[in-house]
Amino acid sequence: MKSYCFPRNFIWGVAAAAPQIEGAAREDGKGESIWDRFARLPGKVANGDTPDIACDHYHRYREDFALMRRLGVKNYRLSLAWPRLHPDGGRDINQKGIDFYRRLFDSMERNGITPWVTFYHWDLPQALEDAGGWRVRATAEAFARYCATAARAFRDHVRNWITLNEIPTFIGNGYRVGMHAPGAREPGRVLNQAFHHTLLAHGYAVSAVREHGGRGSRVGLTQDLSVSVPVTETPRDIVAARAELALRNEHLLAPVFHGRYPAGYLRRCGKDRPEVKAGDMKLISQPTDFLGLNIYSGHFVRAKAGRGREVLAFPPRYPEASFEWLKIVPQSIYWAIRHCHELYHPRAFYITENGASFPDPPAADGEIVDLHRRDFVRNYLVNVHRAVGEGLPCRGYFLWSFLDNYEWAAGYGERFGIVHVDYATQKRTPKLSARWYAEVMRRNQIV
Ligand code: PNW
Repeated sequence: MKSYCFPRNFIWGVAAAAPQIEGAAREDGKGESIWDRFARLPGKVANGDTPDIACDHYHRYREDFALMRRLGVKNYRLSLAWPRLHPDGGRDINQKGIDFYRRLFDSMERNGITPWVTFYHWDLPQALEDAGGWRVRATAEAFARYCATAARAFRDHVRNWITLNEIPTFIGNGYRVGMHAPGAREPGRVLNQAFHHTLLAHGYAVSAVREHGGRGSRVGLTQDLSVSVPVTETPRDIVAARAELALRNEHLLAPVFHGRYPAGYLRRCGKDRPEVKAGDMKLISQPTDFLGLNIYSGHFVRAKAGRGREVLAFPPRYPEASFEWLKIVPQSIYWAIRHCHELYHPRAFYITENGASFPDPPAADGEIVDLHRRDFVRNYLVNVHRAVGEGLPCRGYFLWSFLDNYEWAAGYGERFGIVHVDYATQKRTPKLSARWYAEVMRRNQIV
């Protein structure tokens, strides 16, 4: 029997995001984004790196898609730059932005690559931030107009839509701790309201796809869950881990899947609870076609003797990738799917991101032997295979990322790509992990 085979229609892909690869930050009428601004504040981004040029994908997409084709990539998750289509976030549409993405989709089509498109991967138009950003409801309404523009403009090119990427990450990092754009530190009340506006934005995006998208369009949210893994796979630890995951993520998932904020969340908010208008929850909880999960890590949970549970701290020297938060927990990808399936029953799951950054210096002959990345991805994939094998509705996997790229506050120093980018020359070199992943995709099997 052949081991580790996937179902015939399993989706294999790679992922990226506009502000991390496109560059051309001021070209062809693109407006300023909060990352264009934030990267210029002293001390905010490692090395003072900006997204100005990044991988210059804006000018090199043909070459990049040709390389994808050579590696056998059939699905590519990308994001649209909102400020390319609506430069100041208002009603004005930048036709050159639309033309660019049409050329890009045409090129993908010629290379046999299916697009999976995220509306929002963190590059808010700066003009909207100046008017209050996600703190104000008007931003969700501007987002509704942008999504309608995009769904209409690309209805003949795009069937698979993702509304927003990782709401808790960009709200937490951008508005709570100030580590990401726009670099704010807001009190709880403002944060909860901003969070509510992003959920509204999700709802508006779903409506835009349903109303303006082409035939057979599908849409879902992509989330980075905080993933609780049972230390021992006994019923007690499994129940404890699921309860922990439920508690950590309910404020996000209950509105989307059940149409309400959980009572416990509202209680914890106290007087800082968000203002919810009539109809909001109906908009937010419209049926979606899938839930996207970005899975990098997790934490271990066990049931306590008697009752209750505990989350275990990681001991010193527990394996991690280049980021301290990137503890290597391959089972997290299985448990995210399983707990989430049991709690919310989304119609389908896609792993919309998984991957790791490691220092991978070229060897003398120029080859990049990134065995740690290959091993990281392989161990996580074994756990995707387990989920699929148990009948959980996980339909696809996107590796983060295709190219080394602009890793937000860490700048260009952190490399997540399976393809190395030499930023001085923009030369692309597939790493060993790319050759290996190409074989996985080709055989539809972990090799
Ligand atoms: C994701 N965490 O963000 C983003 O969607 C990508 O744009 C990014 O490049 C990638 O992960 C790698 O960082 C995350 O702290 C950032 O757990 C932080 C966390 C998770 C995801």
